[in-house]
Amino acid sequence: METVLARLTCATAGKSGKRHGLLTMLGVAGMFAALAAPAIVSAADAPRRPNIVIILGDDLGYADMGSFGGEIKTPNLDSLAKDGVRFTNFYTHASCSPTRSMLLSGVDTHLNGLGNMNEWIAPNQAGVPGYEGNLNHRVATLPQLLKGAGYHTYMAGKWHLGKAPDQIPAARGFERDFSLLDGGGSYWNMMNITATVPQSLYTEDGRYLTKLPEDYYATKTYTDKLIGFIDANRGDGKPFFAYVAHQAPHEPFHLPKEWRNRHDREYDKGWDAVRQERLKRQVEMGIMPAGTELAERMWFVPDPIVLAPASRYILGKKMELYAGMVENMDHHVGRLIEHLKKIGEYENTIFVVFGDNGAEGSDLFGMIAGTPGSRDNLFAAINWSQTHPNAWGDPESWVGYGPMWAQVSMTPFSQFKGWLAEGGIRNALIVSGPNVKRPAGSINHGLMHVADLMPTLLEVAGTSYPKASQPDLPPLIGKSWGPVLAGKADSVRTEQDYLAWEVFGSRAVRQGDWKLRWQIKPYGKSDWELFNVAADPAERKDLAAQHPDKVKAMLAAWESYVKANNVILPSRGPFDTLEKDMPQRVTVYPGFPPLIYQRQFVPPKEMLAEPKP
Ligand SMILES: [Ca+2]
Repeated sequence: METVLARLTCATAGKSGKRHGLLTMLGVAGMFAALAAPAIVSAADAPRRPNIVIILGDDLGYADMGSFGGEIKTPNLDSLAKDGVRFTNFYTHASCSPTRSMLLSGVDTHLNGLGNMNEWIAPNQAGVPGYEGNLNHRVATLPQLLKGAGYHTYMAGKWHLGKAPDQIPAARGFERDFSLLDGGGSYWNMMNITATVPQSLYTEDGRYLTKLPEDYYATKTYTDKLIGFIDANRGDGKPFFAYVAHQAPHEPFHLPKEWRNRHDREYDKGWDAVRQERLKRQVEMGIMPAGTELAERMWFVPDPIVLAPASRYILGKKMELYAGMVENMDHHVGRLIEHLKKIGEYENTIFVVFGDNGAEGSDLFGMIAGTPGSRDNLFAAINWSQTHPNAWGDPESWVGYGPMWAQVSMTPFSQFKGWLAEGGIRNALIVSGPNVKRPAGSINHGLMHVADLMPTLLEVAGTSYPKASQPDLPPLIGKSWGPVLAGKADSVRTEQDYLAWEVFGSRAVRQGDWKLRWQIKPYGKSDWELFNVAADPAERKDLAAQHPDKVKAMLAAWESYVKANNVILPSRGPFDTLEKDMPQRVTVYPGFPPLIYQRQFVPPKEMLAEPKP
């Protein structure tokens, strides 16, 4: 049944869309159905274009879902992986709004308005087109184009692409929405983090909310709203596009009590042990090749074996809370899936699931609340005062899990959100639904990018990017996944095609198996480094000195990227003072200092004896 429907849908997607549009325009659909009902296939029975559901996890890590090696229980997300395909070489950007801007426009960040995050625009970028800090009006958006192609367009969740009336979801193509406009905040109420922005802004169907619904909890309410949108137009014959941009599992880890203690003491073993277990499962599943090494533990994170048990317990509780966040999100994804099954839409729905950037390893609260004595810091101290571990998850508590657990979430990669190491930009991707013709539950290693979604989904909807009729539109940087999803190709990219990124002054290029990367000291070398990420996904070995020709060739790709997209490196960045303020790297000698690493001496058994009388 699924296969037949899938084939029909694929073969007639373009045609049926046009036909349906024409019938609706002439107003004869009902008449046709009534007249033809007894013998001929009615308009209502004609193959429809698939619905599209994008499920975005905010700061969700590569290795968190069970289907990517996590011990976190995500049966519903895993069921999509089981029905569909997992992609292991999928890239987003290093932070929220840049990724979201490319997802919804298909255009590079430096042209679409997110050349830098709104929160960090540098003096030399201010006022330059492409660096507006919101999704600018030179781009056409995915929901606009899908709406034009006859889709209903719904959004629930975090927007983070502009707050002014002409920048909100309703102004950018969403027919229905329930949206958090800010980059983060409470899951329970409208509390935000700083004195400058004390309240989060929400919109519902294009109106700014004065208060939140009764019994509001972000993940639950977003799901309820979205199901409501789908039901309101159910049965009118139009497919829908639903963008579910969950706030979970972004900090602060706000979670209903019953979800908080589901991995009791499981994380006391420490971050290195959990990373090893996740990598082992990834290799067994075929997510990572045999022989993959873990990235080095961030040099300022301690080896958990040197910590006292109480410290490990309390740090483990943070990871337990995070795991609960992911499990709760999975539960609500399951509610959406069940609902679509109940109303008969599941089989005809494409699901796209991924995290928007690497897991959060920075001290976000500290970065935002700022210096003690400042107005923002005072605001944070007053309004985020629940610090007792038993209250973690409640309103007014702020818990993040730190670089040690962020690295666990990004197993086996190096670093985390905010950086262009693989731990900042590589994400787990699941695609399932009628257009996927690859074996159910299979894994693909082709090079993919978040900006590919625009051409892919326009193709699914039987439409295309209107560059010919609107020549001023900026070019799409992605490639349609059509051939890969259809099983006709293993990658949409050749060895010559490249991807490139810049944010906060960090730079990277990926081409074939290679990656060229520039990051400020001590996160990088303040110079270009070269990695073979196919053989060394954890970016442990800088090969720049051994392959100068490769560096040169990839630098040429970087230069052409800069030119094509007007990349302006920031004159000031959030990480400017890192070299001075971060703990410096030191050579790590295994087993040093000896006293900490020495274990109890156990004598040979045959030499044991009872005391003599
Ligand atoms: Ca994010």
